[in-house]
Amino acid sequence: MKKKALITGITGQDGAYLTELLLSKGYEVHGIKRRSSLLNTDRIDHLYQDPHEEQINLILHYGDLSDSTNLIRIISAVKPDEIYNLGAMSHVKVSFDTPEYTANADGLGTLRLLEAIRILGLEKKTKIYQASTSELYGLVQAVPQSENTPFYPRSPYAVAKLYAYWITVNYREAYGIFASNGILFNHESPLRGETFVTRKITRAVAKIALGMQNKLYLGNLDAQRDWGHAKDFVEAMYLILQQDEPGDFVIATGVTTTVREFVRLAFLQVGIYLAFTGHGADEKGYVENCTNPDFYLEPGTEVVSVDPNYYRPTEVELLIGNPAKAKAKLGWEPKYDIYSLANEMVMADLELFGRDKLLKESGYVVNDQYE
Ligand code: NDP
Ligand code: GDR
Repeated sequence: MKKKALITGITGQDGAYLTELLLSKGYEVHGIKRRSSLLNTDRIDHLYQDPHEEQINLILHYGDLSDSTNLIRIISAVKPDEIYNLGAMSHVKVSFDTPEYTANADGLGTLRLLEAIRILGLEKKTKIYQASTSELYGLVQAVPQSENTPFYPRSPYAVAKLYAYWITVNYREAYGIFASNGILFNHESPLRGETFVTRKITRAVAKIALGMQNKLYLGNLDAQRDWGHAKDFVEAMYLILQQDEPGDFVIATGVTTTVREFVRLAFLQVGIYLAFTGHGADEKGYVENCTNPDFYLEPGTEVVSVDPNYYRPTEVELLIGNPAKAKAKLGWEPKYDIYSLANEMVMADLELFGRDKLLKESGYVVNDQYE
């Protein structure tokens, strides 16, 4: 019998990589997607199978984490061996604008899944993975952050995820459900949403190199993040649910980098050397040297500015994780480092916008505007 997994958030970055991983391991994968006015399955379209085929391993269900009846119905029909709860309003800055919705989807959504397991009597059958986050650590209490570091959330997103973390622990202790938290530090990829900082940077590097954009506007350049690759991190999710006992695990690379340094690294991938001057909102990044004739920019050209609109009301300044428990118990270690991650992301965006540029130059209209 094939193992069955149910993934909430299957259309997101991690959902796509996890689906690929589980299909490669022979799972029957069920995913919950939201109805949207335009198709939102771009990231998993390559895995889609015609429902008329005989052997279907990927099945999508319409649903939403804010709708208990829908979750109960899907879980009752699928009876999954494993649930991966990846669905969430996952943008920290946007959570300040939509705090109530974020609490509903990210906090209560987790409760709804746990209750569904209980109501359906699946406590001994269904294991559940909760997508917890390094944002729980928030205001720095100690570094590197481990499973024992106190939490101090700094956004409506993180506060909602704090509830989800503890309700997962509580249902494990109260009802014996195999419910585990992966406390994942930032992880990125060419599939990363366009408004998260790494992807915003790699897209801008590609467009600036191709002459399609002049400048990149960013917020806090001093923030430090422990960035890994989503492909590595979904393996940890899988391993967490293959353990004999449930538990909570920090998943991180153990290396931290400032936003400014990631910008510098991303521009380096196209042979553009940046230098920065000024402080705070007056800081600028300009071309110091350019060694690539294909993407030539005059030294002195200003390509990065700070726009305080991107600052957050309360910021998380420093994240650096200690993945020792994951290494010891799961045997997990990341394969990517910050250099291979930045390179893969910039190269993917160069290809993407290279195509757009070619189309544009051949007289076709493309969505992304020249700036
Ligand atoms: P994405 O933003 O790329 O994907 C989020 C997914 O959740 C999308 O499929 C989205 O659907 C879906 N979703 C949003 N709201 C709802 C809802 N109300 N009901 C059902 N589904 C919903 O996030 P990531 O893939 O990067 O992250 C996956 C999970 O891991 C999230 O919970 C995130 O908070 C958490 N996390 C992420 C980290 C990271 O660095 N990437 C680090 C730590 C935790 P749609 O496509 O329709 O928008
Ligand atoms: P984060 O990721 O908030 O850590 O949450 P994001 O990439 O949005 O920000 C990282 C840091 O960069 C600073 N920053 C900017 N951020 C954005 N988005 N846009 C900018 O222009 C910009 N300029 C500077 C931010 O202030 C911040 O310090 C991500 C999400 O995936 C969460 O769902 C997940 O839980 C955490 O990672 C771990």
